[in-house]
Amino acid sequence: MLKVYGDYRSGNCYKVKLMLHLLDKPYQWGAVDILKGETQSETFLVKNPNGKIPVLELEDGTCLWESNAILNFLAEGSEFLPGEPRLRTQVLQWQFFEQYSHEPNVAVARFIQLYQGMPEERREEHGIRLARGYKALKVMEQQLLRTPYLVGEDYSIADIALYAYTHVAHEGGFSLEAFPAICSWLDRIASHPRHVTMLG
Ligand SMILES: N[C@@H](CCC(=O)N[C@@H](CS)C(=O)NCC(=O)O)C(=O)O
Repeated sequence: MLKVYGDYRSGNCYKVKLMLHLLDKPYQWGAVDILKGETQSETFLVKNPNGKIPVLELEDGTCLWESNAILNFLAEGSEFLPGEPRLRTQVLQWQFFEQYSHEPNVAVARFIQLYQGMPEERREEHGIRLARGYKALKVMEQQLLRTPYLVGEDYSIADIALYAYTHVAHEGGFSLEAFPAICSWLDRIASHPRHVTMLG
């Protein structure tokens, strides 16, 4: 059986969990506590030399890491990954955007506020992450005013990648009030019959 090493509160790990539920694939969950430094242990570094979760361990022992790479692996051949090259590239486009422009701001602002309780020495950085995060949210809003999902008409792994931290952006100090198209999209994603919540 597939095994996911992760932390339920991590958006990057939630991407993998949500994908597995949408595909109705059974899996085991191996809890890893990042605050206790468990990603840096010798045994964990064998699974991911970069010392980060999520990791997906396959039946033959192969370990895959990087959340969006794992999404691409799991979604292969399913309705969540288009085969047509232009659409497939647009999926990748949103996933690279997520890793470079969205996650480092929206997720890190959440880490500073929720996990670290906003320490004084990170307040200024938090403000910068908020400003950059709002810029990324505006990019998403523009697309979602035009199409129901990030890549056109269909729910894809581009949506899973960006849903993970957007739906908990308030935990990082963001308000989504000025983003009606994002709010409708969040509801659309959550209404899928096989949707699972982050802590559910
Ligand atoms: N780009 C990676 C980021 C993974 C990542 O930052 N994971 C965090 C948890 S959300 C982690 O493992 N942090 C522990 C550490 O860096 O030691 C991905 O998308 O999988």
